[in-house]
Amino acid sequence: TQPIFLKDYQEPHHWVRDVHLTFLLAPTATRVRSRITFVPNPQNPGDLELNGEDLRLLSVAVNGNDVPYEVTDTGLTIPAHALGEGDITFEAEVEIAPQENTALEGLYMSNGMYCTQCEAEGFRKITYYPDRPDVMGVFTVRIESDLPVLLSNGNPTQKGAGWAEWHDPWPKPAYLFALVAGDLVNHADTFTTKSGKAVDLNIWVRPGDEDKCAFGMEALKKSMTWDEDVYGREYDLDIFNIVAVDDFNMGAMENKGLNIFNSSCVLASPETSTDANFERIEGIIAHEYFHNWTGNRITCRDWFQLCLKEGLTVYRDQMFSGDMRSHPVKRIEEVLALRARQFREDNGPLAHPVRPESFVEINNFYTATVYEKGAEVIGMLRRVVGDEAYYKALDLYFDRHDGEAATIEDWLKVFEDTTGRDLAQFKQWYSQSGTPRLSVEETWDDGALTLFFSQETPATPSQTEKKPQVIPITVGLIGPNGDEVVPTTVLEMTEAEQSFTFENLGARPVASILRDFSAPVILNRHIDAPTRAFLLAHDTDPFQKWEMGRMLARDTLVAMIVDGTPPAATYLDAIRDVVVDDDLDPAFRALVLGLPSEDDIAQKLVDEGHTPDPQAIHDNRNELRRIRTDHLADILPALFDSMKTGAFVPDAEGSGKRSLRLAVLSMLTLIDGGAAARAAFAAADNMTEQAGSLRSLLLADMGQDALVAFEKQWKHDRLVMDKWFGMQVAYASPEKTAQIAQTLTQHPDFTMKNPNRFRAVFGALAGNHAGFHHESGAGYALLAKHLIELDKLNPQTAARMASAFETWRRYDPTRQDKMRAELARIGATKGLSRDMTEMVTRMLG
Ligand code: HT7
Ligand code: ZN
Repeated sequence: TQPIFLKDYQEPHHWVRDVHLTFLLAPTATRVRSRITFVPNPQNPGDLELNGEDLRLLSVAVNGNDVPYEVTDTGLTIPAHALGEGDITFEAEVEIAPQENTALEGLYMSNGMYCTQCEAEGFRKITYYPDRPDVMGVFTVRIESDLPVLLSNGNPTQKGAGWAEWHDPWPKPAYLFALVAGDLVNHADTFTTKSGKAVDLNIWVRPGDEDKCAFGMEALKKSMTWDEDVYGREYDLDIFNIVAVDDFNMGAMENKGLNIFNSSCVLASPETSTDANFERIEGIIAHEYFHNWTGNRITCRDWFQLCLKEGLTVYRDQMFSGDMRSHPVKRIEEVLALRARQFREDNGPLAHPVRPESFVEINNFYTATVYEKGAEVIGMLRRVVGDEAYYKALDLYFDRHDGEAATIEDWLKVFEDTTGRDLAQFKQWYSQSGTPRLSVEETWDDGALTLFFSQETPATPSQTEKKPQVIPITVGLIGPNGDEVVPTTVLEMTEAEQSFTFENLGARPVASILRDFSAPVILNRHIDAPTRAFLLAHDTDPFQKWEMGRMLARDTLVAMIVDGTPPAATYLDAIRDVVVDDDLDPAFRALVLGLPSEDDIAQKLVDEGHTPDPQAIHDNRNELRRIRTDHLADILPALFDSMKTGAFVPDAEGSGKRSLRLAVLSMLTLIDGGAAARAAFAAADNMTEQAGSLRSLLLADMGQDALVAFEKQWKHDRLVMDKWFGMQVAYASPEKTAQIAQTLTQHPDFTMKNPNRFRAVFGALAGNHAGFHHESGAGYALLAKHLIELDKLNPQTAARMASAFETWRRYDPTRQDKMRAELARIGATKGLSRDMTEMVTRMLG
């Protein structure tokens, strides 16, 4: 398996005009007949090259005739000389076995339902086709099956007993193809677009799940309205279908007119879903819907351009969620996720640019860097050009590239043409991996405050030389009395070292730097704890206000771990001031109460030249939780009661109150022997309170009875049971974590074939820092053993989860040896997938 390189891109020898597919569905012998019109590409003449994998070829014809062809494990080639002149009508019939498809790529079955997943390269497991995103065709699909609901892309055209036909008028790449057939029921609605076109909306689910669709439907309608209002983009078919499926490798998929969702990302009810679930569902529905323009109408020329659609669509869904909920709270959550996943990735052996330059298996590049850093890059671009130019450039992008397969060069060019700016240096954000370290020093001289910035990006795999990036740094100044004296200003840094001066200031202000987290960098700034506490109290920028609390907590923890320094009153009092401040949004107060994760602390210790000891991190973090609880003990019971909400409404206000209430509950549990948590668990009428109180009990190792009750109540509900499986591993004490995970694999409801269930147990194991890194090595061994097994069934999910090992170089030699040995054991497995081989090779490299 050789890597492929961005620099080697070539246009195909043939374009596609139209595609006619007929599916005769059967679990182990589905027939797929195709009739495809190919148009020779005069720019690059050659053989007709089609991808195809795991297909049983039954017949091939060109223009109605037999032709010579060559079939390999990966495709079918018809030599140029056998193609004749002009357009080509290619016909083939293949047989596939959806029932045996456990990889969940191509056409597969889930609970008796047929379903497809074609991104990135799944279509080649359905039939022979040029399975590359720059080849776009108009699809007509006929499905034959006794199942009652038969769906594909585009608009329905005709149907009869046992068959249905669909036609999608919009040319699309094969990765956006979809087919669903099953015994499904729909939650239906309609939407009228701003130009007055009526669109039928459906969410299709298994019978019994109908009552969990209303929230998703509202989210869809809000998304449609928002994209019209904010980006001027209207929906373009008569119908928009969403289908929920239980077995799915990721969250959801934006197939044209037929989005397919992991059921966990669309089904919701107050009794079974937490506030976090509701928020995620709203965001994912929006994300997939927004792809209709950013991804489908304008797609990617090749998979190296993945961030073109994913970074932009994440950026758009983040804007949407901020508008629907609270911008400050969403921004803090985004930064938490970025640091937890993307900074971690950028700091280790899997670091890669937002636009990678090579890959072996594209499935391994659906990463936090492509998605989340890709979105941050767009946010920076917008800050650099300004809001007005941003929307103008987007209009130009849609006008210029609608119906095309585009590149990052095309994307940046619309900004250059709109603004007249040269974005050559900015473009490095797409090619340079690693997280820049931005350092700042300041001087005060006769009414002038000068900020001296320097930037440096550490070397990353295969990129040792780094150049200075364009960094938009947002700064505001707060006067000594707490008033803002200079509002937010964007400083544009382009050099390795650069200074900026604010003049005519009365008294020396305190600078608030990197407001709203204006660039994905690590800011090194030495300010003392009282100054941080001052900003926590007075900064007008909610992100920086929160950030100061977080820095205080992080520094407190590092000092506790490194030299046993107890927490200072500055920190404890500052937190108390925020928690009791009823003028602040409860969601924000809950976020300020959150402590840095154990993984974050481990990375911070590494950055400061220490070797992290996971057990010590765990113990000190718990100790700080206890000390903070003592410091706040007198206010906790009343605060807990005051945050009680009435009837459950999954909006920002209700969810904010519940998050503060549950953060308080986990502290109360440390001092009341679990009484409040047990009572909350027993009284809970919504999953947020039920799961939140169970979490408090589990963290205090008092959750056994509640776990039994929870299982009894919910054993019929697969999505709730995923929580049950996950929570007991996620919140287990370090010495018990691996054992609990191991025991759960013996539970009758555990299955390796359902990615949600596998992730519930093993994602939780990898996410329990002290448990996974327990000195016994049991966590490493257990995960490796199950990844080897899963790789045989589902390489994509197995390879993604292998990134649990990406931080192995952080730890002491004993742990390093154990992790490296497990990686080597995985790597040495016979028949290992290309996905997993690439991941292991990169991690060990
Ligand atoms: N564009 C999709 C990415 C994707 C995917 C989704 C489901 C299963 C397998 C997949 N491979 C790639 C989802 C998105 O970003 O919207
Ligand atoms: Zn996406």
